[in-house]
Amino acid sequence: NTATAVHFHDQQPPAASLTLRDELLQGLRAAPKRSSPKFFYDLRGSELFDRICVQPEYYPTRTEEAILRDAADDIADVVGKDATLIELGSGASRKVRLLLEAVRPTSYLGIDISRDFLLDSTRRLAADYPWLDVHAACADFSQRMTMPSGLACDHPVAFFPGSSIGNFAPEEAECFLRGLHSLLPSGSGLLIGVDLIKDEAILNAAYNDAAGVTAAFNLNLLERLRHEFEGDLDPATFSHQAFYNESRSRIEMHLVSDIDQTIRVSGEVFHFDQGETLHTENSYKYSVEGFRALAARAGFESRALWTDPDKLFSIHYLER
Ligand code: AVI
Repeated sequence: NTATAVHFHDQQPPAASLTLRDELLQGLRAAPKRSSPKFFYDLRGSELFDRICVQPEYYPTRTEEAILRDAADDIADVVGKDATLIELGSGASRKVRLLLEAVRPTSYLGIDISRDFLLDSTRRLAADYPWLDVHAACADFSQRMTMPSGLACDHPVAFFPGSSIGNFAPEEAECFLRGLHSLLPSGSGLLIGVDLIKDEAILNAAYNDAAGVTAAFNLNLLERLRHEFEGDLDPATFSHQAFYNESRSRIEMHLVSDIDQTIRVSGEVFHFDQGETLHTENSYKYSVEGFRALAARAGFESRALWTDPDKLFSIHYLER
């Protein structure tokens, strides 16, 4: 029975809890209005993100997967034996599959904020890799985390693919890495995917795919406001906007109000001028050296680096 093969650790407050709601309302009250990217990932948002990953313009996923596939044996050498792989924001747990046969960790812990998605994907993982001790923790990894009990953790190696680190501002990323540093014992590893600075046209295309999947992903936030946070608004009055901000080395995603309007969320009133935006995401891009310096400030030393021939994406192995 694969349904019982995953050890589940619930560390997350319920979806519409006070803290999430407060965080959301705080962002809506701010000027300019903003929302944390973690609000994208309800079940539908996680599914849409999965579809973004296979769009021809969205190079990060396939490039990172190619690097992982090509470098799996080298990665296994650097990681060493008897690792516990801890994947932060494990989503569909697809990328880790590229490493499992080569690295042969003793256990795997998937951590994700999207509970149903997490359960479904870790169950499939446990069914496909019967030799692996599979754990799932539903948690917000951007907050303080604790190691779930019952997980053997002699040689923890955090796995943070997809350049999700880029969704933090650099100072938040540093703070997040410092948090990981204090959670992990000395000698632990961090295998982390980081998107690289590149030609602006490639970046802009990646966040404005022709099929409109990124737009649907961004706009789905408004559906979530309606269904989970008593939002009274018409999603059709907003448009997707994404562009590269070169001076800050980041893609910005916004929801632009097409009209002058007043919306309600959780009983609170918010006014949007025509053209005013809700800033929904930043996706920072780094140079190899820039990211190494950031990691060093958080106490991690660079041990190995892999990139693709076009230098679109990088995977760093850092040691604490
Ligand atoms: C999850 N994260 C790294 C993605 C990114 O590229 O910043 C999220 C995303 N947003 C729009 N497309 C993909």
